[in-house]
Amino acid sequence: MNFNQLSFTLMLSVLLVVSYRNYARGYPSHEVPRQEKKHAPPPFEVDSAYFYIQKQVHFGPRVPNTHAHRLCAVYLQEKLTQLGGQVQVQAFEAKAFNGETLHLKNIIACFNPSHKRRILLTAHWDTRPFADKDTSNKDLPIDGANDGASGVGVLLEIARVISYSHPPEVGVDIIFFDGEDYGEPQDGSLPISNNIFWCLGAQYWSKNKHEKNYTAAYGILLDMVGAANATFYREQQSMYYAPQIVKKVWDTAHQLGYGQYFIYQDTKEYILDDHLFVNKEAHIPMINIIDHDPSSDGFFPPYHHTHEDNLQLIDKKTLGAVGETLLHVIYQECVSP
Ligand code: 1BN
Ligand code: ZN
Repeated sequence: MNFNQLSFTLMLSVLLVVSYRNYARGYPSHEVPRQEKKHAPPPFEVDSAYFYIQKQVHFGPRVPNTHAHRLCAVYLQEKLTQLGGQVQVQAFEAKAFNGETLHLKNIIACFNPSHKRRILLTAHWDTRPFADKDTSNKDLPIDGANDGASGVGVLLEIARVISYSHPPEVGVDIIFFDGEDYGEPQDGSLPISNNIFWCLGAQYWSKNKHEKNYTAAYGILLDMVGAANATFYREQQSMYYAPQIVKKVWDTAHQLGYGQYFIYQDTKEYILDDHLFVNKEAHIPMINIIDHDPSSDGFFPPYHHTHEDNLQLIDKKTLGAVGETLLHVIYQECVSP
């Protein structure tokens, strides 16, 4: 055997041993650990993000107090643990607009716990209990492939990447908030209430953080980040509380060629969403990346809170634009040059 043959045989054996080890550890093919060069952001795999969205949708609507909601909570907790996060589940109860007691869970995962400088990434994992903006089957819950599952899918893929590639030089915390979408129907069937029945998980966490003095340099909320041809405008409250983070994210997206999704224009209104409570109550500057239709009189594109919010709405190109942008933002955070 000459030198070339010997090195080829050696390389093949190493490859076989590594592949067998991953196979034996039970990693699905898209969750295989990878070695990457330090500092370069590792790739965001859109197929993997899509898989995580599909998985959530297949549980059925993740409406609080339902079986699908309970099963999905277990899946998210186990997945984040398997992806290397230090996971805590914050279980709590909250009163809904209709007087029902909701059993809710915020699911929290910490990556790179030794880093002092931290970034907080969030999405909501519950789905709307009714399709109040649809013209038919208004009383049935929506799939929430975009409004719910898309943000969680992108963040699970980010968790996979930072765990299985080289870690970023910053700590990353992921929170999947519950009870975001259990607000009163918006079809005028109930009087407007003074209580805020939306964003129940974010409201609870902002008053009861998982660590007493927890804080982060900044936060990014993902809500409805998977629809084909989504457009993310600079949301008003994000511009008020964290304009420098909006700039950082939008500039990064434009440098990567995602200017068609990240629009350099401010929304005319603010949107009530989880980031509001994190900004006001938890005092962490947080922005919201959320699909906005400026031609709509209700902020959102027509699929919002209808049965059109299903897997057919999801476009891997949009997931890639958001996921790759976020990974670049995270990996740009260097302590050493
Ligand atoms: C965003 C997506 N939201 C719910 N699903 C927040 C919201 C709150 C939207 C109140 C409209 C009204
Ligand atoms: Zn919603």
